[in-house]
Amino acid sequence: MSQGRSSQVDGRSGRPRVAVVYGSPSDAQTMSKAGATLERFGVPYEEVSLSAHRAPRTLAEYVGQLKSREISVVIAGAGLAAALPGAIAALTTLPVIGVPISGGALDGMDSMLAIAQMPPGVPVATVGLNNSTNAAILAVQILAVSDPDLALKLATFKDDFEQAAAASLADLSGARA
Ligand code: RP5
Repeated sequence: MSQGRSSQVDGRSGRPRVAVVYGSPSDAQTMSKAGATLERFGVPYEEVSLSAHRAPRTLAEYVGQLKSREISVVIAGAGLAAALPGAIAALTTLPVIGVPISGGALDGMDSMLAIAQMPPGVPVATVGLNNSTNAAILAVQILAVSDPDLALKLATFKDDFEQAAAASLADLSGARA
């Protein structure tokens, strides 16, 4: 299953707007936070395990039909010599968000550089190591540019940070009084 498109394609609550792709089933746990975050915002997505190195032709075929299926953003996670996000970015004009995944002899330094150091003209928006949560939030932010309901959910989400910080500061001053 690690060598081809996964049979697990989850269009959750409607037509998927985001594709969450990762290089191996061994990446699934790290990438699951992307799905959980998209679900939190009510964004339908599909999830596919597909390796750029092991199944390049299948990857090209999969990426080639994303636009006609009205997918708007791709989140791509990979470890080691992480070609997947860059290979997808080379095959589409959709925005691609890359998630470097730790593991192997260099424990993620390799995948961080492979994903971030794209040549001019083929950008991949790279998030922190294993941070598929941020990849999903960035995907939601991209979708929210033309989706007022999502923009409102994002504003509330960010506001919650501010309120939690204010509440914890208030608790602290209460404890000091
Ligand atoms: C990468 O190699 C994958 O993204 C994964 O992080 C890593 C190891 O893959 P497996 O050997 O576990 O399939 O291509």
